[in-house]
Amino acid sequence: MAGQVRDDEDYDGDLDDLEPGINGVAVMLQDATCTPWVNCPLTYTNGNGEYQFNSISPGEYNIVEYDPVGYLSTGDSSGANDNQIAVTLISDVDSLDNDFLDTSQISTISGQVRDDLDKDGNLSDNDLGLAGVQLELSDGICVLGSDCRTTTTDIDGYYQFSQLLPGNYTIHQFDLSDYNSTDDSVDPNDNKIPLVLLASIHDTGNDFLDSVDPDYCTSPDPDSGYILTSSPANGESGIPLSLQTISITLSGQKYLYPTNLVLIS
Ligand SMILES: [Ca+2]
Ligand SMILES: [Ca+2]
Ligand SMILES: [Ca+2]
Ligand SMILES: [Ca+2]
Repeated sequence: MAGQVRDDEDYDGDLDDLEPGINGVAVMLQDATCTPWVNCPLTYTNGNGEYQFNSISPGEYNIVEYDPVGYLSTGDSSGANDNQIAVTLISDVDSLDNDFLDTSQISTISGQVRDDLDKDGNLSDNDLGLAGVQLELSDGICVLGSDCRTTTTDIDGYYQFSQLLPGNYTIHQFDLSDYNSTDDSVDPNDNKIPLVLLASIHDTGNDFLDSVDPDYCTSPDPDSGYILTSSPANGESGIPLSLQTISITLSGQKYLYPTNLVLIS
C-alpha cells in the first residue's frame, strides 16, 4: 500500500499537477482492530513525499494523513478532502497512488468592530472596540448559519479568521441587539465585507462601525415611576439627558437609553 503527499503549490486540489512531495509527513494505516497512535502502523514520507506500508493483510483500511505544521489540505485521491483514503486491500494486489495534497499558501483575515460614538460612520475615528460581536465567514460553499466558520470579537473588538485558503470570502457581521450599523470598510453599509484573499497574507483592517440604536428602548418596570419618551408630550416637562447614553438599573436589570430621550418623573 503506497502513495505520496505533495505540496499543492497553486492550491487548486488537482491531483494531476506535477508538484513536489513533502518530506516527513505522518501517515497512519488504520483498521477496525487497531487503536490510532497506539498500535496502528505509522510511517513518515521520504524526501519525495512518498510513503508505503508493506506486508499488509487483505481487508478494509483507512489511510490517514496528518497535515504537517503550516499546511492545509486541498485534496486527496478518494472522496472528500478529509485526510482519509479508504482502501479495500485484495490479496496479492498492491494499492498505489493513495495521494494527499497539502498547501502552505495559508492566509488570515482580521478586523475590528468599533462603537461609533458620534454615529458619523467615520472609520478613521479613534473609537473603542465592541466586545462579544458575532461574525461569520462565507466562502461561497458553506451555508450561513450552518457550517460556515464563526467567531466573536475579543474585549478590544478584534476578530480573526485564520488557516484560510486563498479565494473569495465575505465577512458577515451581526449587530448587537441594541446597536445599528453606521459603516463598514467596504461600501455599502450592509454588515458585509467581500474580499479576495490572496495567498500567504494577513488581510487586516476589515472593520465595522456600529452605534447605539436611538430607537432601542426596553421598557423599565412600570412601577418605577419614570417614563422615558423621545420628546416631551404636550403639557409635560421633560429633563433632557446630556450624556451620550444613560444607564438605569431597575430590579437589578440594566437598561441603556440614548440621549434624545428625556426623563419624566
Ligand atoms: Ca495544484
Ligand atoms: Ca492533508
Ligand atoms: Ca464616528
Ligand atoms: Ca454592523
